[in-house]
Amino acid sequence: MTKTVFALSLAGTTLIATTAFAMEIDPAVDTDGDGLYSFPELTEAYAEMNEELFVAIDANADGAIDAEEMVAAQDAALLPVTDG
Ligand SMILES: [Ca+2]
Ligand SMILES: [Ca+2]
Repeated sequence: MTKTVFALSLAGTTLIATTAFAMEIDPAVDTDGDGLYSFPELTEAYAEMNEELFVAIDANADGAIDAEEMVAAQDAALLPVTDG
């Protein structure tokens, strides 16, 4: 029990620490370099990406994910935080 609580709190700390540096669009994911993540780019980068998840992340519903939406998605644990 104690071990589980420790692991969870450790994961939470890592998430907060990493998102502070996750404001930039990752060129490894943004393969067409337009400064936004499209659905195909995200399906390449995240195995768990699907249409429903994409819509949930695309807060302004413009069909692309910007850096701000990406950070919000990671903060909401919709997506794992990658260390770019
Ligand atoms: Ca792009
Ligand atoms: Ca958007």
